[in-house]
Amino acid sequence: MEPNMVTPTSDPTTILEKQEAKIKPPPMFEVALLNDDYTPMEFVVSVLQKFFGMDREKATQVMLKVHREGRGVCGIYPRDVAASKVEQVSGYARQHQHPLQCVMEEA
Ligand code: TYC
Repeated sequence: MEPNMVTPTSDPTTILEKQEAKIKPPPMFEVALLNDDYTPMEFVVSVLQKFFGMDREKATQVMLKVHREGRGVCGIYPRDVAASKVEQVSGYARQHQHPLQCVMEEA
């Protein structure tokens, strides 16, 4: 049955419960930064503040995690928001001629 088909009943709470059980949440995507040898640490910190709303301390922690471990998660979003973050960050890095890579992956 279509997810929005209404079961014939006079009790609206019954209908809501049946829909809740069937509608699954949207797929979510991690947006991550990858390490490289050239992008300045300060630029990465500024990206995390500008595009992911982090304060300076959190941004520095995430930047250092990427620097040490090769990859770090910046946030988890629905597909369209994640894709927009990747495009914005990649464009900004390109504009500033840094090789910083930003990627998304289903969480
Ligand atoms: N490894 C870079 C350096 O030593 C810093 C860096 C951190 C680059 C995180 C990219 O996503 C990155 N300047």
